[in-house]
Formats: sequence, C-alpha cells, structure tokens
Amino acid sequence: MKLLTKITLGAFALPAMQVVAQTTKPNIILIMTDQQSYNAISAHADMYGGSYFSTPNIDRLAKEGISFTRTYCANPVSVPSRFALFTGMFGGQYGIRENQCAEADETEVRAMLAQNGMGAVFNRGGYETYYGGKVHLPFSAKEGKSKFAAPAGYGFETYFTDDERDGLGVAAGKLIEEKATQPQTAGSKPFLLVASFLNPHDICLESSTNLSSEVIGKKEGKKSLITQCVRQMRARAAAIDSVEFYREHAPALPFNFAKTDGFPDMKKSPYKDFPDWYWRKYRWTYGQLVALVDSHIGHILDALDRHPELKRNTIIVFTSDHGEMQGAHHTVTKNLPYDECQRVPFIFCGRGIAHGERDNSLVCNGTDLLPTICQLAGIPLPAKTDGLSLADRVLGRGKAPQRKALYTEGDGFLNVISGTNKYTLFDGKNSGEMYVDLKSDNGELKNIISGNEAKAQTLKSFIPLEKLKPLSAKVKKEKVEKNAKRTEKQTGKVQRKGH
Ligand SMILES: [Ca+2]
Repeated sequence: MKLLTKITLGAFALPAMQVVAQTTKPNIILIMTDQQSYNAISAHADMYGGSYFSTPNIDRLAKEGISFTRTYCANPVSVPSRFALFTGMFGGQYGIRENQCAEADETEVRAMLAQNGMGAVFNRGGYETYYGGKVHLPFSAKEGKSKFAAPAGYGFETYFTDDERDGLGVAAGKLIEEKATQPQTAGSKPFLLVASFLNPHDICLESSTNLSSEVIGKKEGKKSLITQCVRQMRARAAAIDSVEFYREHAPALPFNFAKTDGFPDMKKSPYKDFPDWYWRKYRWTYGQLVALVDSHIGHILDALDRHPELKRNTIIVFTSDHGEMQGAHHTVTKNLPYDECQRVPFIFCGRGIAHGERDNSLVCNGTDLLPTICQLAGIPLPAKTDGLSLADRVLGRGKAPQRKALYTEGDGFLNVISGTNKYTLFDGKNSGEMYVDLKSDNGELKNIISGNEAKAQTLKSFIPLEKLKPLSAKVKKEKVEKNAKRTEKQTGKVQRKGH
C-alpha cells in the first residue's frame, strides 16, 4: 500500500524552541481498538463481576477521564460501525449494514462524506488530520468502494502508517514527539490523530480453527501476522502447567453461558459446540489479546506523558468498533443482538475533563463521536448527523442528553434499547423478534416477547424502517449464491476430513 506521508523527517533534530502560545483549540487523539467489549477494561472490574482483563494503559484513560458505561455501537460489524464512527450517520440508510456494503451508491455516499467525513470536517475546522492503522471504511480511497485504502475519502490528509499493531503505537508516539517539539507560531494548527489498532480482533482466527491444533495462515503479509499472534498465545498457554492453567489462569465460563430461551431459529446456527475447557481457554486468549493491544496503546500515552505541555492541550478519546461474545450463549465473535458485542468502551480524557467519572446514559459511539469531538474542538458540526453531542457532559457543564430510546443496527437485525428493555427485529435471512428485560435479566437469557407484544411494539416504532435502503433483487440473489457456495465448500471440507 502506498502511504501518503507529509511527516517531516528529522524533527527530532530540531532544537527545543520556545513554545509561543498553545492554540486555543485542543488536539484530539482518537484511539480505537477492534472487537473490545465494554467490560474488557480492568479499571471497570468493580462494575462487572468476573472481569479477567488486565489493561493498565486503558485504565490510565479511565482514571483520568469520563467513561460512558452504557455505550452501544451503531452496528456490531466492522465496516458499518466504522462508517458511523467516521461520519456520525447510521449506515442502513446508505445500504451499509454489512461488511460488503454491496448496495451502497457511490455518488450518494460520497456527497455525504464530503460533508460528514471526519477528516473533511476537521480540515474545514482548521485542523491537520492524521490517520494510522486499520481502515476498513467503505469508500476509503478517493474513488471506488475500497475499504482498505488510506482514508482519503473521509478527508484525512496523512495516512502515517498502515501498521495495525505495535508499530502503530510507536509511529503515533513519534508523531506526538514531533508535534511537541515543533516551534509554535501564529499559524500553527491543532491536530486530529486517529490510531486504529487491530486487536483484540485476532480472536476471530482462534475461534475459526474449530479446535484444530494447527493455525493455518491463508496468505502472506498481514494474515501471517495474525497467525503468528495466535500461535504465540497458544505457546504461552502451553508453557503453563495445564492443571495450574485451569486453576489459576483461565477465566470461568461466563454467567450467561446458556443459550437464550426463545431465541429465534437461525438459518445458520450461531452456536459453537466447544468443550468447556476450550471455552475457558478461548476467553483467556481473548484476555491476552486485549492486554496486547493495551500495551500498544501504552506507546501513545507514554509519548504524551513525556510532553506534558502538549498533553495539557489534548483530548484523548478511546473506543472500539464493537465487542466480542466471549462465550456468552455458546457464541463467539460478533453480529448478534447481545450486549457483549454491541456494547463498547467510550472514554474521554484530557483538557478540561474531570478525572474518574462514569456516566450510564444511553449513548451510541458511532453516531455521537463526531458531534461530540466537533463541539469539544469548537468547530462547526456537519449540517446533519444522527447523533448527539456529549461535550457538555464531558466538560462537566451539564448532563448527557437523555434518549427515550436508542436505535442501533446489525447485519440482519435492527434493535431499540429503551430504559432497561431491548427489542430486536430480525429482518435479514432470519426472521423473528426478541424482547429482553436487562434489569431482571442482564445476561439476556430469556426472550420474553410473548406477553410483552404491546411494549415491544412501542420500541419497534423507533426503528426508522422507511429510511432503510432495501437490498435490491440483484444483491439479494448474489448474497444467496455466495452463501450457497460457502456452504457447499464447507460441506466438502467436512466430507474430505471424514475420509
Ligand atoms: Ca471489527
């Protein structure tokens, strides 16, 4: 991949010069992980019984800032979730509810990106804009639907590294060093820096091995790095005596390990039939991958600590695109209407933000991030977003906006959370409805739609069905064919294995 770069080399050689005056606008650093659940932060262990995570660096953010502890992602799948995070808009209205976004129309999306693309918004607001790491944004290049090119389509001026791991943390740290040592002049601009880390997403490879002792890399390059990472985690587990491993290290099964009573039938079962020991090992591996990405984030925070003057004028935001099922209901990974994969961390810290606060208002990181950071930066919001600004709450000037109901999307379902109730309408290749009472059943173990039809209907009314872009017959046909091919391939594999 060709990297766009405007980074001045040799900035370290600059003499320490007098810093003239801090710009009045704060720098914004957005740190993202991929597939990190809301409960996967050790600083929040007191809120979630049985936390098995160690995240000393993310804990620094939680302790120095405010956590929105009831944050849902716009869609628990990468591409549509990231689309929302970087535009403030739900993807469903643009035909972006799944990773393929096959139905999205380039002209329509690009017109919106010109207004709402995070980089474009901040450029207009007088910021320099930097992006590093995982992209996975639809229409990321200047032309076409590419999801992996430098995020120029969203207006980012500089893609400073495509490394998604340790190298991203180091490169972002260097960029901070450069910014801190550059002489400030009247024309100096504040910056927006995005550091988008891949992990703990490598857990997807672990779950897809189906207990095989072999971790096979499909391709060279990034895929082989994933393979190497999971192999390392397995070697780490193997180095511990197995009795000790399950006694001292592997977390217990989740409290909501049981399948949900009354969960609608799925054409493709979401359940995994792993033995209990493997579920515990899976959860341990997930915890290790969370700790790994936490160590990568540490490079950025250390760089800020080395430059307190720059840090004083910087706001850091931390979040993730979606969570991970972690074995809840016998399931792995994402795209299910459960809190494990729908709820994510959302933390703000830095200039003007009180330390160690928590707020449990219903929030959507996907739609609310852009309006919030615009207000924090004191720059104009795009004319239209689907979200609400949390800036007054972040800065201690008022309450967070209180939603009657929060609508979110999925690849194959739509749902609404209101108070302590959650309603889900399956509208993809599966059908059915689910209604859970999170107050009496926070593990989402019982679908109580039967007997609660009227309440469910009230929540359903918040789904903007008329706005959603329907899949065309052509795309539907292609999807069916693709799924049939995949099933055929998998069946073939199983048969070959049997021989
Ligand atoms: Ca993801």
